[in-house]
Amino acid sequence: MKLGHYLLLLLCVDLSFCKNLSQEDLLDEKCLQEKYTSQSCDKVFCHPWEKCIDKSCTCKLPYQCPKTISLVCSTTGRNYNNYCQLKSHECLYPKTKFLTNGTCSGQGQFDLSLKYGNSESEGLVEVKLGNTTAFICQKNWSITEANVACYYRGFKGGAVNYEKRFNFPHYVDVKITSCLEANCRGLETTLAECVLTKRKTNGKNLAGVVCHTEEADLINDDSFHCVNGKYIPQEKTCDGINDCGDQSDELCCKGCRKGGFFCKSGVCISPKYLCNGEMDCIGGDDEVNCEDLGHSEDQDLTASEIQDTRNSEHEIQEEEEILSVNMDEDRKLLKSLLPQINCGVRNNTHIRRKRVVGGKRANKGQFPWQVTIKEGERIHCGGTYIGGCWVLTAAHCVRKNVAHRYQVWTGLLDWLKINNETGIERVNRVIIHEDYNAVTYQNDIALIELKKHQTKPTCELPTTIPACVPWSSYLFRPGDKCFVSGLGRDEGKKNLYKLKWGEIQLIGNCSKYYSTRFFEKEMECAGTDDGSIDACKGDSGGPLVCMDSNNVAYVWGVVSWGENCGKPEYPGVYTKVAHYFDWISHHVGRSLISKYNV
Ligand code: 4AZ
Repeated sequence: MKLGHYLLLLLCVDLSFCKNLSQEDLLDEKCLQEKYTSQSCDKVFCHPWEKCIDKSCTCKLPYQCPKTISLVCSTTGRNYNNYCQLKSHECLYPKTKFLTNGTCSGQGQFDLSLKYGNSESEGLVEVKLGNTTAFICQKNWSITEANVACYYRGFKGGAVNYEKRFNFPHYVDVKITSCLEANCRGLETTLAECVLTKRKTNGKNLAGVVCHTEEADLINDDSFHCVNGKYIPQEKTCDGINDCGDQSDELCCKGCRKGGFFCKSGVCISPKYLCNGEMDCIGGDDEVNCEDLGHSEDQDLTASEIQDTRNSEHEIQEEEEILSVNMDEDRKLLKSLLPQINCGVRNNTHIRRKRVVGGKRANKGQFPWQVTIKEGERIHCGGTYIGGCWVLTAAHCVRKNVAHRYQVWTGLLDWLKINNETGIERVNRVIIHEDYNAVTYQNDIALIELKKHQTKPTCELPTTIPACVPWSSYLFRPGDKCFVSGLGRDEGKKNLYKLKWGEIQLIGNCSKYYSTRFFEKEMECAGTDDGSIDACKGDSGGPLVCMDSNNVAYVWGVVSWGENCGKPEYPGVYTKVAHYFDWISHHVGRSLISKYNV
């Protein structure tokens, strides 16, 4: 029975063959309880005019935007230096909306009304754009564009129906010859931000919409309840289309229906966003293996065929007139201008995918974030350099009042062969998690602040590269391959004091091994099926790193505890670092460890 379900899900992801899956199969109930929306930075990236604070995308202040100058004009008649600054202003004061690119000229205006419906919440979509008043064409009109129209009219749940037809009443005698085709990304708050293209029409194929109101909700036993209160048919969840309007129907998926692309983080996105140069999945899985997809559509055509298609494109363009600008391109450009910290990328070494207890000797530069903590003459524990003057380790490795007794050694591969790449740092301060429990090993996490060098204001550590700190517990999941490293003990107590590493898997459902001693939100288990590779005494405090789709290393775990070493029935237990992102950033500063969403 269980296996059958599992197979169906696999089919679902791989062959997009899941029409007959019910809610239990596709949706993750536990995840749904968290009420994630498009504002949840655990699941999605924030806009460039937002930053991630306490797991939620929050408005930036305009001065926190990039400083580029590319003037835009708002509906309040004010000019802004760039689109980000306007959008951050809108985020704080929603009455301000985008109007046009360039300076405000006085005659520019935008409005959107719903015409000829039975209530204020439905009708044909008419827009006023500068001196033009026109209906929106049915061509390309989808839930994405319909949601934007409804947001503009103040319906927070977006649209419930974008296919309903509305007719002109008999007393209206107008001959419609053109309409505006709208193309939106779905993140806009006004159709003025979408690409609007003037098209010829006979007046029959015009877009209509029914916006979300409580009365318009079609509820039945099987409806999916969106976080914003809207109900949608179950079949519209996990299909890569934002039917809820707040994306809550796409964020807690175990697989995707036909047409959706499955991000490992449990999010379904539209395949339109694959290989478009922008990361949509938080782990970047939509932007890998792109060689044979997207971008290169021209490749199969001969040169003359390309010329032909270009000519015909040109001909069509003469018939149509693009009346707006592509603000989605501006948004992408702004995103690329945001600061990104340098972490988790090694200098041209690679890990040989072969096979602590078990494991291999590490080469120079292979684990450049690995540090060794010494107390007196003893190698005491491992640690992970995370940038600035900061090292992450286990609480059970350090004591608060003896900072002066510790040394942090960097670049150490062999305790018996110290070379000139080995750095020795002194410790300024030790911060132990305030809820660390030495009996249960809950919150077994601590930070070590290194002493700055006398002459320099920073802690420059030669040959040491920080590992990234994971901001979301959805970046990796059971089954993912990760690496543990340390100078600890192995089974025969050979190779003591040499840096070794091993590839291990994240293990789900670890309560089955440790029952009540395992706390799922705060701890992570990892190991191999046969237990042959494991952390052991002396490795404590050291890193378990996992690589995202772009091969960027995240410190996913801190070696914490385990029953024995190298026994398959007792996997190693790690402090789950993602759970402590806010705690870490509170102490070291958000900008030091926020890879994105700053
Ligand atoms: C230790 O004693 C220890 N096999 C660390 C990790 C594990 C067991 C013991 C996991 O520091």
